[in-house]
Formats: sequence, C-alpha cells, structure tokens
Amino acid sequence: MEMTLRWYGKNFDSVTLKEIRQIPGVKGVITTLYDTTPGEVWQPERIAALKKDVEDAGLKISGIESVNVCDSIKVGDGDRDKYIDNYIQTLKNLGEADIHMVCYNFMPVFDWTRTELARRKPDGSTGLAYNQKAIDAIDPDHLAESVQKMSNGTVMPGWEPERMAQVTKLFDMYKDVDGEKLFDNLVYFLKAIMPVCDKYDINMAIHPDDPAWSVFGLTRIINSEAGILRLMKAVDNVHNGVTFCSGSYGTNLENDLPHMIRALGNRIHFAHVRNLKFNDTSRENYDFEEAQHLSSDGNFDMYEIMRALYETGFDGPIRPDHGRMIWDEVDKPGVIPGYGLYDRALGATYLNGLWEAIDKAETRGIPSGLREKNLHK
Ligand code: CS2
Ligand code: MN
Repeated sequence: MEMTLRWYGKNFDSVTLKEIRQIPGVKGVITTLYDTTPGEVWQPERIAALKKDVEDAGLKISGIESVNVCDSIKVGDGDRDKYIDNYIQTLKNLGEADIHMVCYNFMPVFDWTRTELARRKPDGSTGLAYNQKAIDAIDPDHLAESVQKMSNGTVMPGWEPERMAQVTKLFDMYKDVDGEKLFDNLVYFLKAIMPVCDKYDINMAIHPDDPAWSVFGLTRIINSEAGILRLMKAVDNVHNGVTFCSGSYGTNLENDLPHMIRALGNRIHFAHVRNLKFNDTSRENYDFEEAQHLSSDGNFDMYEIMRALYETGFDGPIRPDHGRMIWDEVDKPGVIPGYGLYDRALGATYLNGLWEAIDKAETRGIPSGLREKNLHK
C-alpha cells in the first residue's frame, strides 16, 4: 500500500504540502481540481499545474478524489452521452499526465451526510456525527435551510448554496430513478469509459454511499457487499473497481468489513480507513460519531481491516479518512470539515504502524499462534 493524505489544492486547503510531506511515511496526495463543475472537461494545463505543485513539494499525485459524475449521467437523461464524452476526455487527460486512479461516487444529489460537524467529545476534541432523530426531524420542503442550521452554517460537499437553490429541481430529476435505474445508468457509464481506462490503465474506484442507506427518499445502491459485488460482476473489468471506505460501509453494522475486503480482493484500488463509535443502534435514535482511528476508541477492529487489505495483496493508495479537530486546529480558517491536519496525521501514522507489524509478522514467517506457544515455553 501507499500511504497518502487528501489535499484539496493550494487555493482551498488550509493544510500545506510541506506539512503533509513531514508526516512519516506519507509519499503522495490524493487531490482534485476542486473548482471544476461536474460534467466539465479537466484541461491538460490545469492538471499539469496541479502535478507541478505536488511534485515541487517532493510528493506525488497518487490518485484523484474525485472526478465527480454529473446528475445527467446519474439519471440517464438526454445529455448523458455528451457528459460521458467529457468524462472520457478528462480521463484521457489524466492518463496522459500519468495519473492512474480516479475515485468517484454515484450518490444522487448529495455526497456524505452528517447531522453535526463538530460534536464535542469528552477529551475536548470535536468530530463529525450522525443522529437519526435529527434527520427525521427535517422538513423535506425546507431541506436546505434545515441542514444549514444543523451544521451551523458549515457547508457539506454537495450542499453548496448554489446547488441548494436548485434542490427542488434536483429532486425532481431523480423522481423516476429507482435503484434498478440508477444501477443501469452506472453500468452504462462504466461500460462507456472502460476503453479509455484500459488504454491508460486507469483504475476507477467507486466510493460507497455514506451513510450506507438511502437518504431523503433518494435511492442509493453502493452500500452493501451484495450491491458492490453485483456492480463488479456487471462490468467485469479490473479497471472497474472500488474505494473501500470503512467509515461509509461501516455505518451499517450488518456490513462485515474484513469479509467485504476479502470478497472484493483485487478490485480494491483505493482505501479510506477510519473508525466509528456507535452510541445507539436502535432504528429511532441511530447515532454514531467519527472516532479516533485507534481500534479501542471506536467499534471497528482496525487491525482486522488492515490485515484483510494486506492479505488481498492491496498495493494501491490508502488514506486516513475524516479526522477530529484537535489541538485547537478548529480555529484555523478554511479547514474543510473532517480534513484538518493533526488527527489525520495521527491516523496515517497508526495505520502505517499496523501495516508494518502485519508485514513483519508475515514475512518473518512466524504465524501468530506459534509465536505465542514459543513465548510460553
Ligand atoms: C469522502 C467523500 O469526505 C468524504 O467522506 O470520502 O466525500 C468522497 O470523496 C466522495 O464521495 C467520492 O466521490
Ligand atoms: Mn470515504
């Protein structure tokens, strides 16, 4: 695996490339042209400038997160072929720039959804959280205002005011799009882009729905082992792959994360590894928060997640996912929710440590059970 950090570009991220380079073991960034609109072609000059920024700082571009897919493609309307052509051109331009991994999602209208962006924990740090009651209290006719109030005015991706002004129109676009239609549109899109991915060896890596179920009546399909395996089979090309995001699939406790990783095997091209802490698992008050990466601070066994990735021979980029705000970083202007420096750096270091331990235990050829026996002799 290759440890990376997400970086939004010098005009948008409050974290610098210099800071990222100083995190032990981080060699690359996952980045994007943050100010492009879904559907637009990424120009070669802009890709080259981004690459130069990253390489001048002694890092590499390990992949793109995200080239967003526009709503026309998701709903499959009359404009989709035009936008698919644009997407193909963007992939070609990325391939020419020697970039080989592209993360995207196929969630209708919104990206991830949380009900609090700064829930305070007992240690004084803050993190993102989800509470079902808060979602259920939202008046669907005033979705945008309610969500803005819920997040104290901080904007979640996909919830930008310009977009929210059109929320009724967006919901309208999806009114006849059920799970099957969305799946067919995704397959149509993937089949159309596979030739350019084959030509430039670009691994497409679909990010799961977050949370892993439908929200606000909009259907979602990439949130379970069966759902993702069905997609892998429908377009059975290794370039049609997955971003394995533990914090997204893991929102649904029925998803057995290590099992899913083993089932997906070499179709995992990118990994987001973070931990969640569940406070309530009843339907009415389902409540979880994004935890420190450490296993003992949340509900996931991070060792088992990393071990499953190791056993599948995973050699793609990996990154810590959302981090908490710690050490007063919350006060820095412009920090994108979940994307401060310090807690993600701690996450990267911890995941690197787990990987090293797993690797050494494996390559020294001492099965862990045996080692225990020897110790007790
Ligand atoms: C990310 C997603 O911040 C996050 O939770 O994992 O926003 C992810 O970048 C997109 O869904 C991928 O298109
Ligand atoms: Mn993720």
